[in-house]
Amino acid sequence: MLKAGVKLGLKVRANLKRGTSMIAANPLRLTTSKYDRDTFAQGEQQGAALIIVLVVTSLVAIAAVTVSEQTQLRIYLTQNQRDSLQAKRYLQAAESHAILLLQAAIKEPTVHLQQSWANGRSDFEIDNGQLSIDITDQRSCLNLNMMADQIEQRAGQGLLSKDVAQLKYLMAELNISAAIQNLFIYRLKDWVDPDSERSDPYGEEDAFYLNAEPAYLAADAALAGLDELALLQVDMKQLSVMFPFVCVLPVGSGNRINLNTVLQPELLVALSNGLFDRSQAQSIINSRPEQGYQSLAEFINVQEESLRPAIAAMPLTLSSSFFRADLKVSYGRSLKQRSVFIRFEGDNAQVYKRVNKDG
Ligand SMILES: [Ca+2]
Repeated sequence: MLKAGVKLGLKVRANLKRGTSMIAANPLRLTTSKYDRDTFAQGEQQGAALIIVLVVTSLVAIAAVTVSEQTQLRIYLTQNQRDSLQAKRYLQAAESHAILLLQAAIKEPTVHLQQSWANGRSDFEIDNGQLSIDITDQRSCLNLNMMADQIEQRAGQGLLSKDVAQLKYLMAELNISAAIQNLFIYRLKDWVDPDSERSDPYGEEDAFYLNAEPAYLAADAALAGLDELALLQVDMKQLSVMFPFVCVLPVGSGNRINLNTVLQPELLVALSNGLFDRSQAQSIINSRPEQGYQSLAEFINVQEESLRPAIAAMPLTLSSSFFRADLKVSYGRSLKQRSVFIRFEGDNAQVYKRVNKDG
């Protein structure tokens, strides 16, 4: 019995020892399972940390790019403002230069195309850009505000004057149809006259313009500029042919044309009420003395004797007190264009209108 018990005890011990030995013989299995769990947990933590780091890095990168873009935008804005301001200063300088050129010219007895203002477009190199000045005599075009002048002088007599007949001649010379001629002349008359009564079936007043979208009223005052003509609702395609030949001068400026600066024969045809045809008018311009005529008598005396009275009646002049300077400045990224309208009273220059073309 004792022997059996000892034997059993030995067997249990042996089994225990074998179990221990098995565990001892395969320690890796136990160790590997624990390592896996630890590694997995550790890996999870490291992955989460990596994602957080990536997210934070991305956010910082986005923030940095945004700040950089805003900074760059501010730099561009500042540079644009600086360029714009500098271009404006150059425009002012160009205006002063134009006035100086003109002041020198009007001290002479006549205004002609050999004077320094009349060199056509003058370009000047400036730091970081370019400046150009182009001056024209506003007495070398037909003044459309003569309509307002005539209405004032004729105090509503209603008849179209000789000057308006010259406007008709000009339009006919430019192949503008008779219907458009009448439409334009009478609508212009009603546009600038002070009353609200249609002066002719071709004319229109407030009642017509109130039907427009948006509605507006007739100005009942002299024109402020050629752009205003679009409001008359006359075929602008046909009218625009006339634009290089006409201008808008302040009220009371009359309708004389400077024989020494006029370049378009059509204007001389119109001014002569058809006395000259276009080739004769061109011949007059071509045969002009280099520094222009010094007196109108000098011009009239070289014409056919029979024509002299009619030529003497033409509204011609050899001087001018109205000029237009077209200025253009490019500086850095800024481009500015301005038309400056200058009037002289004696030697005193007065800018009576500035029109910016860059908004
Ligand atoms: Ca009116």
